[in-house]
Amino acid sequence: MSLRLYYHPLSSYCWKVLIALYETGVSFEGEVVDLSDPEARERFVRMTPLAKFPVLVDEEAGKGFPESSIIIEYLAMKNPGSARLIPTDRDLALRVRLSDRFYDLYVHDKMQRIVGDRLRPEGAKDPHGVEKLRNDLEVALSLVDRDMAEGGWATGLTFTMADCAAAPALYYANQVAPFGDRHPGAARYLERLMARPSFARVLEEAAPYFANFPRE
Ligand SMILES: N[C@@H](CCC(=O)N[C@@H](CS)C(=O)NCC(=O)O)C(=O)O
Repeated sequence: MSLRLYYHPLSSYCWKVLIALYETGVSFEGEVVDLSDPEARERFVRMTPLAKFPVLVDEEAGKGFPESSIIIEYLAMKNPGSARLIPTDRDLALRVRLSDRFYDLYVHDKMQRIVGDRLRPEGAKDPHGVEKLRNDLEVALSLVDRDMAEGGWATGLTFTMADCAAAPALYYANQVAPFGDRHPGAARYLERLMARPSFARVLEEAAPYFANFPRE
């Protein structure tokens, strides 16, 4: 399988897929897309009109996919023998997909929109919207705290797609508003994620770009 991943090392949804790729050990070629470069953006838009990364292209199969969860589903489908990011048991798989949706929609998305507001020019910011996002994020983090208090991974003892989703969402949420004092169980889960070799590698590769993250 010849896989090419279009990504950016600072992009949180790309992290989710990179973690999955490092977990499965599947070899792939990474192609960094710099959306601030007009030519690179135009090339990317031609390939994927919504211009969102990650995008995974399986050149041998002549197939390409956007959407981090779909990419991970594809990796799991093509490599059933490697890390079981989607369990074969259908009930367990449903729990993993539910948890993946929770982290994307209620943690990742809120965090991403708070960061997005920081990039808006003065006069175009939305303090009221950001306050609502921060409150929603707090509720989601209290659920993570409750569910992760006993340790383990997002849906039990096995590292799955849900943990791939949780890692970037919680990492950046903690950058936006450190939550260790309010949600210690969630913070300990984030520590476990950061110690996982796949995510540690992603963080190491992103480190040279961290100065570009909007801090406020
Ligand atoms: N639902 C998508 C979200 C992808 C997404 O929001 N990607 C961001 C980077 S983390 C992006 O491409 N941003 C560039 C832009 O919106 O211009 C997924 O799961 O892959």
